[in-house]
Amino acid sequence: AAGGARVVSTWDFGVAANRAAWALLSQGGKALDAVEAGVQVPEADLANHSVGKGGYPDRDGRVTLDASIMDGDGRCGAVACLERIAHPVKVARRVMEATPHVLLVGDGALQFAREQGFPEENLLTPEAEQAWREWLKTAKYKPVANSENLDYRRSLPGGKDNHDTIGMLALDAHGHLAGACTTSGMAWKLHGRVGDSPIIGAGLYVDGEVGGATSTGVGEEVIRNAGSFLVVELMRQGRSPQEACEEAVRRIVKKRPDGAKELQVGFLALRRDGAVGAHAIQQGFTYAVCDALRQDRLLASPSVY
Ligand code: SD4
Repeated sequence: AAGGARVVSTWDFGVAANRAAWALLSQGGKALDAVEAGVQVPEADLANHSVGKGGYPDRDGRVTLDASIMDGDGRCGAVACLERIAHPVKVARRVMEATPHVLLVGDGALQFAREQGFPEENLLTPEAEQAWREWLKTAKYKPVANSENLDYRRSLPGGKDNHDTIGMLALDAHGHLAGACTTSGMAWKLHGRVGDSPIIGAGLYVDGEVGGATSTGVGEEVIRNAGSFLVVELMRQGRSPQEACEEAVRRIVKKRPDGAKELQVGFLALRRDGAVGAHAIQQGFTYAVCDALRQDRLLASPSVY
């Protein structure tokens, strides 16, 4: 039933997330259902401080979540700066299917989630609250995202055990594509800050004619360059997923006077024929690939530095 199905996702936690997606894909399930199920694994993981419940809050101590979902037909939905709902990706899908809109934000997103019957809860865990109180002592904000590279990670604010956004792309046995992306964003951000993850074309883009792309890292840089849309368009013009991700990364590096030496951004792409590619600014970006042949592959992305 799995056919040529395949699912890919960002970072080490992508391995477990892919498994949840694979449970559906291997039974002939739809790519859209698979990505929605897959990214809920890190959303629910309290030890993970950058996705869903347990995520680090903004500077006011509020956990605000961003998520998006898209399929190969151009249908998409997203929520930004959503509080008190543990699975923002499910709300994003509901926006896509139950409203004429694409993106709901803040109080409006919460109101919609409530009306749709999503349970409300406090997303700030004692551990995340403690990290925030620790951060408040210096209250320095440096907008750098984390990476799996330990030395790099240790130099980041509150980032020593952090992981990044999950972006997931799936191709199902029927040849359909879908993607999802979900995050608590940058720790200690300004209240109201929205990253790339819920912005269609920035943190996520899928086109059934070509393929899909997703990103992780400093969202501002990805938004500025319409990153995931760029990756998909480059693939449309004939670049491989690998080459397309590299070009999108180099675009970011080139625009920064400092060469983006202190920033991490990583792109991951899945072409409609199943080919996969990734590229990042810094070393240490990992991604997980799962298909009928092997379920638990974790690969290291090439990088500029
Ligand atoms: C953002 N891309 O909100 C996300 C952050 C991330 O913490 O990848 N990790 O900018």
